[in-house]
Amino acid sequence: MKYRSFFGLDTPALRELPGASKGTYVGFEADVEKRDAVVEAFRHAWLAYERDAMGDDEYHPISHMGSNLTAAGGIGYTVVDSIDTMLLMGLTEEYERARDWVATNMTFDRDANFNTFETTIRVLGGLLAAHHLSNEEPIFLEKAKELADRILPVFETESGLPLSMVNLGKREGVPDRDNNGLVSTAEAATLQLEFRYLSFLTDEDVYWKKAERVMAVIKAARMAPGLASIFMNPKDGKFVTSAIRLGSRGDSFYEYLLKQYVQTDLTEDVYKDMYDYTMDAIHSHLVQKSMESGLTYTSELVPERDQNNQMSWRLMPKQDFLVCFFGGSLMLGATRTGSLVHPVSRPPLPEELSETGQRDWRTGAELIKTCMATHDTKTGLAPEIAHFRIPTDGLERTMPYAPKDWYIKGARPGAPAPYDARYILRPETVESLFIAFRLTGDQRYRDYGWNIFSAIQTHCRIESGGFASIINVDDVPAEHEDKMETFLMSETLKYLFLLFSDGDVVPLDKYVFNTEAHPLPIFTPTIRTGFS
Ligand code: DMJ
Repeated sequence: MKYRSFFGLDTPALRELPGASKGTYVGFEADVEKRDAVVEAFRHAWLAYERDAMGDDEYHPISHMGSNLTAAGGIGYTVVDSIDTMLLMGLTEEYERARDWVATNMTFDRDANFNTFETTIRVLGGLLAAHHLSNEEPIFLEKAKELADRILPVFETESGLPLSMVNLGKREGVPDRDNNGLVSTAEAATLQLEFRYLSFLTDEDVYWKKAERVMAVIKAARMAPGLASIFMNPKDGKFVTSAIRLGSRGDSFYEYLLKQYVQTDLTEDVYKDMYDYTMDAIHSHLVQKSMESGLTYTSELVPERDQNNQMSWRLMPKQDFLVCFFGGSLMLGATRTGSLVHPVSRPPLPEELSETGQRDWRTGAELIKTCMATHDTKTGLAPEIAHFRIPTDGLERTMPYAPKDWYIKGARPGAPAPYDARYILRPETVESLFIAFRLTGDQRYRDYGWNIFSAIQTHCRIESGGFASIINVDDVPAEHEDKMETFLMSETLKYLFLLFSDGDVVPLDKYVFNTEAHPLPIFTPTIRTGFS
């Protein structure tokens, strides 16, 4: 295959990327050495968990302990989240032990409240991907169906929006009392890929209908001009005045708008329309440039009331690490909703993309550049939250040592690290690098991925086994927090593995990844789909 340079990769902003240059297209053959190093890291994580905490929901690699999400016992959170990565990596023995654990030990008969969204993306998504990648081992679909049936009551609300929590043992939806019974937009709108695929597999349309109804409610509630607040009310199905952002509680709503369109092979135009409308709004209201180097980032909009109770929206130049999924997502969207031909070239040619497709491609590539810039710390890892400088921030007086483009709020030399300074093994940057690489074949994305992987190995790896979060990305040697998030094995190491694998391993024209990186096949629906 011949690779061409493309305007999106040759913009001045992109040419400034460290290590990037024209003519770096390497194609899609595996980088075997690097791929195998990722497999070794996965085994280092899994074997420690298996040794110390097999079956427990979460793992604490420093104390060598496991723990469960509730006192009623575990639901296979870590095991199920990891299985499809083992299958992709060819770790047969590890896979067989995990599968046997699911078959003999896993139960959802737990009289306790679990988060609907987290349980769906990690456990239901994990079971569905394991079913597909294991050549349809029946146990995984059996368990997936049982779990989905236990979750279904969450949709029995006045509006059809789901409740945030579910008592799996009692099969009851439970309102989130910490947030006045509200559900976050990401929680409500990130169940669809899983429930729709389950419908496809079982031929039972109840799962599809419940998931689709949520999208219809969100569409009807749509806030002008296409933006979505982070909370909704399951009683009336309306948005509640709250922050608007691409980060926590908002993120995967945007991701699944695109992915629902992709999942059914670009057949449901309603999602393309919602996606296009929303991307326009994001470009008009949230996309910003940093002060010094013109880095592209997304701001938040925060509602405020003045003394006369008048409401206004304040632009807050804060970007969560979570937002780093959005670069790759925009580039993928440009080639799916913004393409004039199918399939587009790799990388796409300008004339193959619509004007908005070109815009989204460019913004996506620039956002990846920004996310890489936030890795410019002592550890080479990015913080949980980055703030961007704006002319009115007054930091030249209060924090004269603050860098000119972005900074970690509250970080002061000699002071304890603020919450924002942590790195908790999140995947979003490598997720975008994987997508960008698959869409372009540009070596630079592999180079960035390797830098991040090396930083994780250096600063997060625990010698006795496992990996841990670090509490300050700007502190070396790094101080660890005793927690290995499940998404290290389900997402971060999977995306890195795929980044260095052959391009035909989980190809993007045949699969859609759920938000926890569980690959689900793209399919043509057999039932009536879509709504207007
Ligand atoms: C994961 O559980 C999912 O990717 C989710 O959509 C967002 N947060 C974590 C990873 O950071």
